[in-house]
Amino acid sequence: MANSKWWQKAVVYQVYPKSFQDSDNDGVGDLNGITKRLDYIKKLGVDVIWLNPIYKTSNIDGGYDISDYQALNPTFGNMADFEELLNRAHTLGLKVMMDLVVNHSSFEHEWFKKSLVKEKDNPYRDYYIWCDPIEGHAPNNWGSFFSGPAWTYDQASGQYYLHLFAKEQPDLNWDNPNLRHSIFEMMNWWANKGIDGFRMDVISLISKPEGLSDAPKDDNALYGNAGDLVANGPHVHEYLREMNQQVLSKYDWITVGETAGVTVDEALKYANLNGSELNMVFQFEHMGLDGNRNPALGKWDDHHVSLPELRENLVKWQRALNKKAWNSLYWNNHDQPRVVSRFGNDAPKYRVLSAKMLAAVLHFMQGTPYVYQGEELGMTNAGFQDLKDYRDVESFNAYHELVEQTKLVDKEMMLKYLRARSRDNARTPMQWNNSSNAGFSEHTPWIKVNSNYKEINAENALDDPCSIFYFYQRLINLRHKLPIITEGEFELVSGNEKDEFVFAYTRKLEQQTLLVVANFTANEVKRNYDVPQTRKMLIQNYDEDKDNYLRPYEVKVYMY
Ligand code: ISL
Repeated sequence: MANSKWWQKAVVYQVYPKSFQDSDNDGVGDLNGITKRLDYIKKLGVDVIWLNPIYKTSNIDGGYDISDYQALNPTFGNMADFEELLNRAHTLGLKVMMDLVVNHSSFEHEWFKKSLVKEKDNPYRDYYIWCDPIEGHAPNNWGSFFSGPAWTYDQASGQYYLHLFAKEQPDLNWDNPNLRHSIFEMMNWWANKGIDGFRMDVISLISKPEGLSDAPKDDNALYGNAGDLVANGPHVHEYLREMNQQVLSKYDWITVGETAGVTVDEALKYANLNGSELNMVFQFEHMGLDGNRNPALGKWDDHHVSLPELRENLVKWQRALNKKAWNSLYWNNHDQPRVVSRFGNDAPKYRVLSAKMLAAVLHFMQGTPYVYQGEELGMTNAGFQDLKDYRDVESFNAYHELVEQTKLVDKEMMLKYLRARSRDNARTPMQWNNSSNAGFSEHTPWIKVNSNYKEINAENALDDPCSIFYFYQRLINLRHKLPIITEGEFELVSGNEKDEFVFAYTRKLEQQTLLVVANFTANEVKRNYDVPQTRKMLIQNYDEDKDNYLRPYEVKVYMY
């Protein structure tokens, strides 16, 4: 580890362009808006910006339905705007990671339009996954991740095409070498523009299982759940090694695979330190603990995860990848509810304390931390009361299926589930100040601003030395300064395994130890961790140290 790679010491800031900053007042964020706010991002101290998709899109799924990989969404700006953003970021010492969405394209992509023609010599037909009907039905029982079937029938050619997500997002056929070649060419084209890496959307799903057999189906569900069947398919590592040879190995990039369904054994392959595939993966296990209790409802739930469950999972990943592969660390992204509302406490009394506690717990673990826009302000879930406030295709489809079709959930309960789990919780506009629309836009935003923006906003945070923003800034500076945070061995404090209140772990490097003690509850508790008198307090979220007493959501980090 003495030779840590730059991306192992880095912190990434995720920008969801649609909701970050609107510069032309059409109610939608854009590239010039991001450029205008680069100084803010730089001030936080991060090293890399990850931009969610900014490409030309059919706009069904927040830009994850790309109709041209080498053109930009005109609502966000043009190529000159992008180049300006990239240059300005580089001048400030910030790298830019792009989103690569190649499990599927949009149905409006040229490749799919050409693919629709079923002729023997049409090279594009095989860019997608077409199958004959079986006894007049879809080729198998798979459901889409966004509700409904994963197959759509094409009248003209008499075949079905596969789409694991919306029907406007047909899956690409990675078994076709020409398709792989086209994708690698496109990636090299972006490399020539000077970008610094890719976050790869659902890259664990690109190799489909042979035979495409039926998936397990819950009695109450309309379709089979293909999640486990399609994740980590038979050729996924072969295709990523090929991508690595053709593209990634040529550049000093940061690469992270979004790997739905990844296990630790699979992660050891995707993110192996030998560099044959990707730098790191996003695993999802800790994001699934508070849902998925009822297979027919999937993620829709408002259950609260217990600390022992959460800790067990985080610790498992810290241990399993140690010295072999690399973790990414995240609480939030554009698909997840806000962490302070989910694992912390967003009541006014505890919001700041618990946001800082969660930040410290994450940032002292081993891996590359990701901060999602607004997390550094302690932004909370949206709190929408009405279905019409939502914008997300997954939320609408789930409502339609569970409330109207299967009637497994009543309307009020589903609205409660959406308030807890909808992806729109992460997508409300960035809260910059207390002016109208939170300083995001002078036009009505594409999605409602959270009503708490007058209190929770960047301007207030920057004026307050005790803000969550400055706490994140300090965590990031500490990571840059202290090799132990990147390299130190992770250990759970002995006896902490079953503690329902406190998470306590150490990091050790040579003679140095870091001890992180975090109270995950609003209770006051007493714990004795036998810390030497010579200790130094590295960071804490209360003014003074009360030794064995831990106050609500208290976190403290000692070094000795
Ligand atoms: O969001 C989820 C659960 O609510 C996940 O199942 C999510 O769909 C999955 O992690 C894949 O996400 C990625 O690909 C999707 C896109 O909608 C997401 O925004 C993206 O992060 C399809 O491209």
